[in-house]
Amino acid sequence: MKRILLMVCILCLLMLTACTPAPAVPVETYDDMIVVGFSQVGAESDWRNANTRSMREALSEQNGYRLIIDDAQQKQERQITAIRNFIHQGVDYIVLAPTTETGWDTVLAEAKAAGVPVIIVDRMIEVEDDSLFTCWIGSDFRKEGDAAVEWLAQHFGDEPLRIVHLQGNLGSSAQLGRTQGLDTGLANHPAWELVYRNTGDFTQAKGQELVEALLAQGMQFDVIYSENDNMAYGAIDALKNAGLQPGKDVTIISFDASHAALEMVMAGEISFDVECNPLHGPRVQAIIEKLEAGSKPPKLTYVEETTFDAATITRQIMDGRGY
Ligand code: GZL
Repeated sequence: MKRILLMVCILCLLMLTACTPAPAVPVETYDDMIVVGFSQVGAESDWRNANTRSMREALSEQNGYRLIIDDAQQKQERQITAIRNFIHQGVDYIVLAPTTETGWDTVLAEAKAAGVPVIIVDRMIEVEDDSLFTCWIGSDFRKEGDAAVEWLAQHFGDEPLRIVHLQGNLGSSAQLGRTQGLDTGLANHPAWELVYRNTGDFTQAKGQELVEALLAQGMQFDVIYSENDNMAYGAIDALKNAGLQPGKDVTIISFDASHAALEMVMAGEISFDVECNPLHGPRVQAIIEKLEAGSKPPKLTYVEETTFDAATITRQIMDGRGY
């Protein structure tokens, strides 16, 4: 009996030490490395996951970085808390991929007061005083929207079009710019009709849910303008489940040009996909190296992006893109 008791005690001790979290290593023990606190939007899409991978690969320990990533699960309040934690931990740089454009002035003023440079990636922020961030690198979302509308105009001219619009996170630059592009297209093409608009939060599940509901109520439409690939994947599943052929019965416009989406472009299911390049890791690394060397990076840097449809996509292009 005693032996069993002893065994149980040893087992409990082993389990206790196994699940006791390793003591948090204070940042100062990484003093020979550049410590970066990265507040990431979430993991809502292929684009977002490719963006996180790119940051991890560039800001790696072998490259001299200690990267701390916080996943905000698409909530701004979690990003604000993460930024305060980074300041408290004494990081060297903060990188922010902002959920929305507004609401950053107070917490970025705290980072500035603490002397921590803030680099904004991907979506833009709107602040009273632009000295609250060091620089921004990302996409021209309005230009992306205009490219999609241009393709629709080239392929349909002024044919009547009933358009379903799946928006991304409301208030994010990606949603604002891509929506502005479509709104301008609607204004310039009176035969185009917006029959439905709602946010799918850039997720596949919500994209499918919205389109399933439209099909269930018998709505007729010719185009789905989806503000990212993952919502397009969900819309395509809904169309297929209803016996409709995406790319044929309904034209699908999408954004991001993730690998899986380009497979669908090649298969004729996605009609047109506007690239939104997520590979910001090396770009942020180059910015930090500039700052470390005492030079000033440009305040705003727009990344070059392209577009894809069945006429332009090739296996070689797809396999060489990195996401
Ligand atoms: C765009 C980025 C968007 C992508 C979505 O730069 O912010 O967020 O288009 C992602 O896939 O969720």
